[in-house]
Amino acid sequence: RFSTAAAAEEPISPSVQVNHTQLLIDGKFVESASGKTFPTLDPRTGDVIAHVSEGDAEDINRAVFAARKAFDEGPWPKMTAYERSRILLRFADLIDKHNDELAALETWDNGKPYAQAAHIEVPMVARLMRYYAGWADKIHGLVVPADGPHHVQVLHEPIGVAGQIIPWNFPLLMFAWKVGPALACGNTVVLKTAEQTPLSALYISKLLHEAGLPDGVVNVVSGFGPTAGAALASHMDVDKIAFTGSTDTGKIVLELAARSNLKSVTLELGGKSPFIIMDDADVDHAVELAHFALFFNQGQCCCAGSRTFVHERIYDEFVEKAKARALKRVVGDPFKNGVEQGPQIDDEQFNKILRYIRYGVESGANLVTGGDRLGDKGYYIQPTIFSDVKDNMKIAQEEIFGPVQSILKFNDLNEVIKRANASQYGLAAGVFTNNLNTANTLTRALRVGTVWVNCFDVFDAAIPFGGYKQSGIGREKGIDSLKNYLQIKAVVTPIKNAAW
Ligand code: TXE
Repeated sequence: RFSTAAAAEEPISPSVQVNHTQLLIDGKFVESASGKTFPTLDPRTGDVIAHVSEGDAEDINRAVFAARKAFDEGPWPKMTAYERSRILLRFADLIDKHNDELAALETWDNGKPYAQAAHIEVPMVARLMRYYAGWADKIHGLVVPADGPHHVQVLHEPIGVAGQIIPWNFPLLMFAWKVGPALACGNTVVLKTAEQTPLSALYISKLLHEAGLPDGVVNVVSGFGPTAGAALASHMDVDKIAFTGSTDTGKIVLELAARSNLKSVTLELGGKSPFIIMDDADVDHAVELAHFALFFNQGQCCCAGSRTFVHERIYDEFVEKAKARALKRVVGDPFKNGVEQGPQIDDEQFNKILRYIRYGVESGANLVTGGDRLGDKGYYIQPTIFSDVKDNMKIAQEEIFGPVQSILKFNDLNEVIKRANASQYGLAAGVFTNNLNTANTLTRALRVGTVWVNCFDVFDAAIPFGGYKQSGIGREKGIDSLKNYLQIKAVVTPIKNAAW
């Protein structure tokens, strides 16, 4: 039922070898202290790609020790900002040079279409590094005019050792969003990758060292959340923790940070983003954009447009056309040319999505297309659409994180604003209209961190990203991301013999 017409016959086999499976601590690849490993799987088949060293609390200790030393004694925060900037620029050039291997590793470990990794994500990682290289020597404090004869400086200093915990949906991009600003500001890092996708961060970190990064500045620990992740979040020698993942785990990380040393916390969590399509919209264009907003990256995006609100005057036409578009979606081996959708990340997510599809059917939503797995091997799911979805259904309230589009009907602007905002989340929203007043009203009324007007998923290094409500704390990318990695110090000096 699903088109594979555009796909080439033979999949391109991964054109990369797995060279790095150990932990990266103090500039060297090392075994975990326990000697344990865990398998990382190919989501196309469930087969083992490689066995990777499994870090736990002991390895986090070793990594934090190295990062602490590199911060307190090492060259990194004391280096000139210009030299730090040049290392990041050299790193970006190496990313370009190894673009295809990085993309192949990302697709192999994650299942995302190779073209997406090679032409969008890896180039974006290099772009982000150049953006942060540009900041490194432009971060500075202020001199403020305080009352009295005082000379007052406000210094912006690196915060120290940054702990970073990243998810599996965009392994390299999440690495870049976290490591880029931390390094630009002069911090050192211990990063824990997601257990589903440990490979690309190890590969890219090797390039970072080739670019001239001193030992101990970036340490990468593969491992699981409750062991390695929790040890990092609760470590007494870590000054800041940045986390991207589920809202439930984000709350645990915040609690661990509070119970240990009150390290500063930024969180980028889940979403249930509304995509609002007004009746003045070009329906074909709206269908395509709403399709992209939900199905991109197998639906595994925190900001996915997972509540498609469509005005009642165009609703029936929209649903018909959305169905036709979903049926045309090319699902298959992500290494094949022309494939738009690969497998989901693992069996846990795969089963979670199928469970939500069952909830949708049981709660009375209309299953328009899809609704089941695709094939009998790997974690492929049919592009699925529900219409007649009601606000109180689980599929309209909870994050499905898969290729399942829920289409809801509305007839009035104020009504849709209320319904769109009636969510525990507030990450992003899409608005589709030609009416400037409608767009202006919606962009101000929606309680979310990003509003895309007549577009969706536009990511640029300079655009801040993050959530309102339970979608998180703080912003990543852009100038705002630097604040996460800086301490502010006021220095007050009396001015003797002031002439005034
Ligand atoms: O997330 P977790 P999971 C959502 C999405 C998905 C659901 C579950 O809805 O279906 O979360 O996915 C680490 N202390 N998102 O289980 O648990 C873990 O090892 C410290 C949205 O993968 O949040 C991994 O590195 N760390 C999201 C990271 O947290 C812990 C992207 C994310 O895992 C930990 C991914 C603990 N106790 C999932 N437990 C987004 N915002 O983009 C786990 N981890």
